Amino acid sequence: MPVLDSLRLNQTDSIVILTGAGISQESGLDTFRCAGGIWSEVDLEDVATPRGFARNPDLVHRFYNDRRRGLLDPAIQPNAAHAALAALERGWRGSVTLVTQNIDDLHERAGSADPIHMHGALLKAVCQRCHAVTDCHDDLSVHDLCLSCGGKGGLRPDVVWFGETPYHMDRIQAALEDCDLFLSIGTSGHVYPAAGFVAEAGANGAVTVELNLDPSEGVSRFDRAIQGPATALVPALVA
Ligand code: BJW
Repeated sequence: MPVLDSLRLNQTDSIVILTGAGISQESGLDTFRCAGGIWSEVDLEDVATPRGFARNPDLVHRFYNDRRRGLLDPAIQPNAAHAALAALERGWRGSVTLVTQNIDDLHERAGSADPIHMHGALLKAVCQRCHAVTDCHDDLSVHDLCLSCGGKGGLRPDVVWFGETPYHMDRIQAALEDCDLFLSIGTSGHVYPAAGFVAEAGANGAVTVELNLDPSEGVSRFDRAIQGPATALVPALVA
């Protein structure tokens, strides 16, 4: 692994990888903040906040139903960057913790064993009353009720909206504390707490590297930053 070797890591070092929408862009999924991205089409206040869902659940269901159908389109497949991270995970002797902000399942489909979905998963629904989580490959509506609590609670997409607590934060914090290399791929660095991970990893002594099409909001916090498309940069990094 030549580029990784140039970072003077040991094969037993711990790696934390954070991915964002940019890693799935070349698979055909839209990013949020690039030109023509999702937030240029819809107001995030309407579709990605609990307030928006309370105001107009039909609109929010339509937004996620469209994205779920898009993700399940056979044309949408993991790309070389997802595959390279899965290969890294298989070949590295130390621990590799993959944290993704993405709600797609492309890391799993590429072979990553246990990606941590800090912002949830598009192919899952959660009951608003009993919080039971179920697989969800079909459209959701306000009429869908949770079977686990006898139809008393309504279902919503199992995703983390602004103002909600991201998932698995204890596990992520523990990995950041024990991290020798922090790698950030395809994320704009606009959204916290993910945007703060680089500072935490750096403060704990990790080497920090950003791979992104453009320099992110927080690029100055990284030791190294390389610009380009993920399908070129990530395979080259771990080859
Ligand atoms: C390529 C490429 C290619 C393109 N190759 N690269 C003031 C200060 C600090 C914080 C706050 C604040 N006010 C409010 C907050 C908190 C708030 C927040 O961060 N707000 C900011 C906007 C200021 N955060 C929250 O509310 C979070 N919760 C929270 O903080 O709880 C408190 C808490 C913290 C810690 C412990 C306990 C409690 C929740 C955030 C939820 C975000 N949800 C969304 C929607 C999820 C569901 C869905 O997908 O619909 O998550 S918003 C959206 O943004 C989505 C993404 O995961 C997230 C990040 O986006 P990402 O992945 O970075 O995408 P883009 O589009 O922004 O960037 C893509 C990048 O890729 C670009 O840079 C391109 O250049 C690059 N790229 N093509 C390589 N081919």
